[in-house]
Amino acid sequence: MSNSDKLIEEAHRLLDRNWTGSSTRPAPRLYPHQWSWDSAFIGIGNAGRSPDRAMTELRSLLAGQWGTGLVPHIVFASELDDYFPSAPFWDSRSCDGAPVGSATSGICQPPVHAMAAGIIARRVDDGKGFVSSVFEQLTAWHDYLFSARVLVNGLAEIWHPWESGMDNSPAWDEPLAAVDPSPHDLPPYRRVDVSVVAAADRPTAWEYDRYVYLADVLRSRGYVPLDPETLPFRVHDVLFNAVLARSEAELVRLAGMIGADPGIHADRARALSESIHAHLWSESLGMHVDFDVCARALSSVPIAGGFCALLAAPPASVAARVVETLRGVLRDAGEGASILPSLPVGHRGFEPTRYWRGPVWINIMWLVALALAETGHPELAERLRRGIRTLVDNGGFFEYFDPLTGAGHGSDDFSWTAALLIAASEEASPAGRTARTPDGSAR
Ligand code: 9WN
Repeated sequence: MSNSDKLIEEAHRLLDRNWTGSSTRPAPRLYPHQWSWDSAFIGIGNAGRSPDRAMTELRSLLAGQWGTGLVPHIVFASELDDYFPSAPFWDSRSCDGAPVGSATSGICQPPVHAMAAGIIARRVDDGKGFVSSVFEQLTAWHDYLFSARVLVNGLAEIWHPWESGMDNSPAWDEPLAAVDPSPHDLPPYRRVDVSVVAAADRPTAWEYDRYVYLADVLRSRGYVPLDPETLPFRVHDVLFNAVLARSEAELVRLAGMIGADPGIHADRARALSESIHAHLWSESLGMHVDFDVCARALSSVPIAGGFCALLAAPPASVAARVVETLRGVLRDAGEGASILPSLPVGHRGFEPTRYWRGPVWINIMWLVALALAETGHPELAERLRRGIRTLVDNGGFFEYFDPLTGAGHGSDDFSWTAALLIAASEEASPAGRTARTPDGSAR
């Protein structure tokens, strides 16, 4: 068995260990519940070898969907445990529209689910049956985002840094500096994360105070604010919107599989993509950046998530410029492999091991590789996929990696690292995949 085959076997064993019977824990000690975008990535990794599990993973997440259409960022496996913020903190059960069967958070994460559903549907035996079982819920999820979150410039807003999935990204420093969690407004809390992994690798106390305060503001309004214009944190994030545009394009394909009307999805994908390129482009940085809706200011921080704009049907000239900028921040990892730090090495805010402020994250590399493959840059996509394999091979199945040394940081046994290692390996060798017809049936 080759080294690469051994690594893939190890990745499958890790996913087996983290499987609960209906979903996969992102990491057994640090994240013991079900997280939204983690489940989508894990489903993608399981699609080939464990298709039933991949389908169950998405369906169990969607079982936590709210009546509003919101897919919550956490579906709790148990209501009382050591995780913070726990189910009682979010208190979903006291909110209108919350699911009856499960306790959840009241905020969301990037909508990668339709993309995952497409990948899974093209690999399972009854792709059509699977799509029929989730299409309505995926549509309701996007309906929620377009109706509740698209308020300005045709772009969806996030109302909490956790909604970006990139919690302490330096892109939030300025928007968060304007948030004032007065001590008397802050509910008392005790962090658990810093007793599980190194505090130096995690967000600071200053950031956590603001996370807790913002979650509390949203909770006090039942997570359905009637006056969202008054919220203290409102951001147009590139990754969030680009993934939504790409997911809408996926719903067009999925609608075709089951004979549903693709019209609205095609319209939304087109309009959202145009808004991303019109409003989030930074000419000086040569890439897309986030927009602080409260301050009406375009960010000056070139975070790696910005490269995901390539997922949103970029005009050719924009794509060419983005790829040029991307080449400038990729780090050579030897043997035809490159890695993408979450913030460019050498940027004044760069911290090699602190969470989303410099370390390499496998899900961002995988999304950017996908975007490169879809915009006509297969060699560069393959460099990134090799980068994923090199990082995991040398550093282990960690949550994130120091781009200077390759060392793994954060939690070990991290599920999406394993899942996307599998996906990246399969994408690199299409011969190993079962061929499928466009409607999802086996050839
Ligand atoms: C808060 C589970 C999640 C990921 C996020 C990552 C981290 C949680 C935390 O872990 O966030 O949701 O406690 O820091 O930033 O992307 O989904 O893996």
